[in-house]
Amino acid sequence: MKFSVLTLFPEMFDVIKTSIIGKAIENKTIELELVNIRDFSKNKHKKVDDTPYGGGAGMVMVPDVVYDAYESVKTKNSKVIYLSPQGKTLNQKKVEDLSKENHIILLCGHYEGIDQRVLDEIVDEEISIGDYVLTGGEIPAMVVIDAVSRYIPGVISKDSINEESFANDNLLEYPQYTRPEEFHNMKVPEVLLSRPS
Ligand code: 4H6
Repeated sequence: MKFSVLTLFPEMFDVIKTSIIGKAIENKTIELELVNIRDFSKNKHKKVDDTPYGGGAGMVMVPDVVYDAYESVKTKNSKVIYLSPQGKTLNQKKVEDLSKENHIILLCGHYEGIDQRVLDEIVDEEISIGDYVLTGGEIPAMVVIDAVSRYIPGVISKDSINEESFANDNLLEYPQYTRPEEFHNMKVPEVLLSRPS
């Protein structure tokens, strides 16, 4: 699985290069390509936004710069996902479906969003990670990368995929315990002590 991220803040993704996802990137189980949208600005000041037609607060990302960033990474089998508060809310079923893709392009918006015309042309799916507003699409993009990567063979053990997922019968996990048998006067439930750890 290859993820390409179109973002104004590629450094934010340093965070996801640590831990389990970082290991999966290092051993080439998954690939993470970071593209700085600003690199595609032809403006002498590297401007990527402009004021909205019709007025209103804030700025809108201009279409041509976003399109050129997209063109630099797209292949015949790329799926483009736009992370936005208006998108369809992500769930475990959607995550599992996305893990069957070959190349996912994650488009991260900033300011008040991106010019609708380039979205209409390149976006396959608009996804939200929940009903709240963030300053940018980067954290939602990282959520998608983390959740989808768990389904890629070799990222985590196969047992863990279904064990920790809500996909199966919508069952929540049981509470978990490890050593010691007693902590602050609280004991591990007796029924678990006879089982192998
Ligand atoms: C696209 C359009 C995703 C992206 C507008 C993104 C929450 C989620 C953004 C905006 C996001 C989510 C910019 C509108 C800041 C509000 C970035 N917020 N916004 N729930 N913000 O997945 O102002």
